[in-house]
Amino acid sequence: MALLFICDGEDPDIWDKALRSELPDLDFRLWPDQVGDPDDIDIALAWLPPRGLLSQFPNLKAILSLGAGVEHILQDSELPANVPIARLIDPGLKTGMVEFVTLEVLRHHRMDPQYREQQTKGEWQLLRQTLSADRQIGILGLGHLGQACAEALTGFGFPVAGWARSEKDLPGINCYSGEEGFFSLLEQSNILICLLPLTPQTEDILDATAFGALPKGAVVINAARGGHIVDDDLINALNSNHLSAASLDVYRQEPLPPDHPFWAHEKIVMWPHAAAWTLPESAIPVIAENIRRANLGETLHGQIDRRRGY
Ligand code: NDP
Ligand code: OXD
Repeated sequence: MALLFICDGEDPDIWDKALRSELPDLDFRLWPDQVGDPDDIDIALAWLPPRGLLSQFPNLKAILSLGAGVEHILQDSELPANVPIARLIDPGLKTGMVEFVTLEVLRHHRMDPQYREQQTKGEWQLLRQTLSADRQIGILGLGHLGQACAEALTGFGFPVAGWARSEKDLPGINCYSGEEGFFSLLEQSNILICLLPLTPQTEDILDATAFGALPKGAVVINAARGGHIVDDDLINALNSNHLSAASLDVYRQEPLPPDHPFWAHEKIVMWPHAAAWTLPESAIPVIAENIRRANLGETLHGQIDRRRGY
């Protein structure tokens, strides 16, 4: 079995060693230097593969995303038609995302930005605290990560509602679906968290209309993809004081260009796409299992539906 590792910015030796500890016979090849004969490649393990690359391997059995998102693969118009694609469902990613979302929710719930500003001015002033029971959280996307975050936040006493494509019945979570459900969720969300996949249906979903539907003073946390947010609409909603703050981990262009207005905006907390990292120690067992499944022609763990886009 030959696996082509396509990822800038990760140390390939760590992945090679970790994968071979699970699959000793694996032929690990690094793109672009060690591709060898394209006919040999069985598996592509990829993050942001260049367009057109994956169509060059006629015997490909599976395309495995190195992350939870797959839009970076599906955006390739030359993608080979019948090769199964899997997103990464990894316990480490889940823990990372729950930590990130909890951190940002508590930051805004406990008015950390306001207290930090006071600190810079040497001001000592108590701000009235709101009970978690009085702070409604809305989560767009109730998948692997959205559900885990919803559960964690209910543990702090926040009322949590969520929105998904399909109808759901989850204990302790108010579940919505459909366009009407989208606006019902927005209208009640003091803190809105986006954990949707980026698809043609969800691109630009957080626009002026969506921000306008949120209660005045709401906070937006985007840990999904930059393409979910219409940047100018977010800035306008913050500048008009309709929204009080935003925490952003993801952007339309990454790294975000230095002249982008988000950088200097006093109401935006920025992260460099760091909410949840794919760490080999937790991801390798899942990836190794998918390599075994691909070899046997079995359905992959986290196999996506190309028509749905996730
Ligand atoms: P899942 O596929 O498990 O869940 C996606 C959820 O979104 C599902 O509940 C799905 O509904 C819902 N959804 C999809 N399309 C629509 C739609 N058109 N309308 C309403 N709901 C919709 O994904 P994960 O939870 O694993 O990951 C979510 C995203 O988080 C990833 O795609 C990625 O972009 C992002 N991410 C970001 C990271 C970071 O570091 N910033 C790290 C990891 C992930 P249904 O349940 O009905 O199918
Ligand atoms: C992912 C990500 O999709 O890191 O896993 O954004």
